[in-house]
Amino acid sequence: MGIKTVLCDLLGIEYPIIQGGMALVATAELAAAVSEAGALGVIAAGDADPESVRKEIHKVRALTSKPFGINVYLLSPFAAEVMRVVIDEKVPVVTTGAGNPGKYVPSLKDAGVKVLSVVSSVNMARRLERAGVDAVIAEGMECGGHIGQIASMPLVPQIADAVDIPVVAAGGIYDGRGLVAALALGAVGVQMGTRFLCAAECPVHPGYKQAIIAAKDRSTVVIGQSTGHPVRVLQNRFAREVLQGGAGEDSKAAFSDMAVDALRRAVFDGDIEYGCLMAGQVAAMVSREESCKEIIGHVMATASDALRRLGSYTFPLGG
Ligand code: TUI
Repeated sequence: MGIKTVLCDLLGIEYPIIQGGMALVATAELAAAVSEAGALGVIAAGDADPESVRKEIHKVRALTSKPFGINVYLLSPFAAEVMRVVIDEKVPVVTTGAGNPGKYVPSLKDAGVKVLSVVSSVNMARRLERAGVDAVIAEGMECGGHIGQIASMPLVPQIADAVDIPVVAAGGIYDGRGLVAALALGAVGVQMGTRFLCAAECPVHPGYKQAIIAAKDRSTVVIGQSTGHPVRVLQNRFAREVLQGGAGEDSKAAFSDMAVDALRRAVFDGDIEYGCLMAGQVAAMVSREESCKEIIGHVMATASDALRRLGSYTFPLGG
C-alpha cells in the first residue's frame, strides 16, 4: 500500500502528508509522533523566541531520527532569528506562513533546507515560485485559524496550473478521500492541521479536543472579517461576542493579538467558552482522539479505497 509522490522524494518521507504548523499546538511531541509515523511532523515556531525554538528542535531530535520541519510565522518579531536557528541546526524543512520568505530563501537553500510556503492565492504562489521556494502549500479557506478567501477546490488547480513547482493542498482534508481529491486537482500531497489537533500526542487541553470532537458541519464561524484578518474558529461565547462587537474598531494587529491571547486560553486552560478555538471545517469529521500512527494509517487506507473505487469507472469511448 502506498502513494509515492514527488513530495515523498523532496522531503524524504514515506507518505505525502505534512502536519500543519499550528501555533502553540504543534510542539516537538506532536511533530516527532507524526514524523515517526512516516509523514512530515512540523514544530510551529509561532511567536516563540529563537532559543525556545532551538530547544524544541533538540526535543524532536531526541524523539525521532526522521525528517521534520519548522513552521516559521513570518509576522513574528523573531522570524529572522528563528531562520538563523533553523540554518544553524540544519533543520531539514521549513514551512512558512503569513508572508513572503524571499529574503531568507538563498541562505536556507545554501544550508540545504527545503522551503515550502503557505499561500492562499495564485499571485502569491507565482511570487514565491520566483523567490525560489521548493513547493507551495495552497491553503483553502476551509482550514482553521487565519484564512484566505478561496476554497481548496478552486484554489488548488489554479495554483497547480500557474506554477511549475510542486503544490501541496491544505484546508478541508480529513482522510484519504481528501488526499485522492487533492491529487486529482494537481497536488502532490496534503497538509492537515485540524485532524492532528486531536491526535493523542498533541498536547492541547482535552477540553479543546472534546470541542472539536463535538463539532458538526456548521460549527465553525469566521471572526475578524472586517479587520482584514479573518480567522476560522469553533462557534462559542468568545466567537459570538467578537462577531456581535463587530471587531471592526480594532486594527488588524490588535485583533490578531487578541485572538492569540484567546488561543492561549483554549490550548493551555481548556477554556472552551472564552477561548479562541481555531479549527477547520473538517472538525465535523473528527470523532475521537487517535494516535498519529492511526491517523496516517487511516488516511492511507481510505486513499487506497478511494483509488480502487475510482478505478472502477470506465470511459464510454474505450481508452
Ligand atoms: O498563518 C496561517 N494561519 C494562522 S496563523 C494563526 S495565529 C498565530 N500565528 C502566529 C503566532 C501565534 C499565533 C492562525 N492561523 N496560515 C498560513 C498562511 N499564510 N495563509 C496565508 C498566508 C500568506 C499570507 C500572505 C502567505 C503569504 C502572504 O504573502 C503576503 C506577501 O507579503 O506577499
